[in-house]
Amino acid sequence: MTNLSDYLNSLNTEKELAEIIKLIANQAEPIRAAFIQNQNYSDSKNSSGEVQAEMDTWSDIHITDALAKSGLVREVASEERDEITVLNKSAKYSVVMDPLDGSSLIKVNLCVGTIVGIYEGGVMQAGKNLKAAFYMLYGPMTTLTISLGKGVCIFAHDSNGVYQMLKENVKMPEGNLYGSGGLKTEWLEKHKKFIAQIEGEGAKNRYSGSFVADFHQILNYGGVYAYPPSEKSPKGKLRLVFEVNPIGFLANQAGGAVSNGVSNTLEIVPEKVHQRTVVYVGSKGMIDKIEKIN
Ligand code: AHM
Ligand code: MG
Repeated sequence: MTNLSDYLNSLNTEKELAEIIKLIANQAEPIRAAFIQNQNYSDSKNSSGEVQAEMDTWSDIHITDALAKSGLVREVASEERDEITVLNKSAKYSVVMDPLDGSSLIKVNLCVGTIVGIYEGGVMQAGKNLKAAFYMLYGPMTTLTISLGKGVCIFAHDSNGVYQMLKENVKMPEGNLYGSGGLKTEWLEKHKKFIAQIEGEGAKNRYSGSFVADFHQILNYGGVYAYPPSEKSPKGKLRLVFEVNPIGFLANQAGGAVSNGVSNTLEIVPEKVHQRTVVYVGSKGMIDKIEKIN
């Protein structure tokens, strides 16, 4: 069986990059363990008498502390922090992350995950420059879906907490699932036309409210995840740097595509770290369809 270390070695991954990937991947266990300690019970303290934190803040602090201690990371940009955090100015790689995506689902025990991207240099770069992108999913299994620009692989934690390869060279099929965020009553004409078109062609709605989990389903079965614009939020809801770029990179590496409805979001150089973007990510055919609608 190939484990994550074997895989990184087989790609001749640079030592620092491999170390950062493994360091973050190994935080899945403490994060999973912390869910129960950080639920909002009526007394608002956990079983050890500690004040509870929201899990997204907890995960952010936990991962950032581990990266700071390692000395391997130049900058961290996290969905949970207003500013970019500089850790070690002379380090080669920087990390972008959504430490706990889908956080509204934590209280109802649905699938959530951690999204990560790694750049050489600073974090304010186009997604196409990512050296690695991956996410951990805290579902019935803990899985890690990763790309270092040479295809996509999925690993799962075994009973010893080692990531063993589940699937290699993952290819996103031309499937028929879709999930769309936003209020239907606020969808703009272009998005309405797209959804009507794909539903007319047999697309089936499946949406959980966790981008990372909804994307994982699309990666495996094919289709499209969308978070469209509205009059109130012309750029939708999701963040380019922490969410859309790492997931878009993985989609692209699996033969799918990512777009803001007009062009490839992996080409956009971010101007602000928390910049939002409309997103359509999924099977190539689906992305071609939305880009063709005026
Ligand atoms: P989060 O990073 O705070 O969890 O917010 C992003 C989440 C995505 O995971 C998900 O797809 C989307 O927000 C759901 O939004 P909505 O409830 O508007 O459908
Ligand atoms: Mg998120």
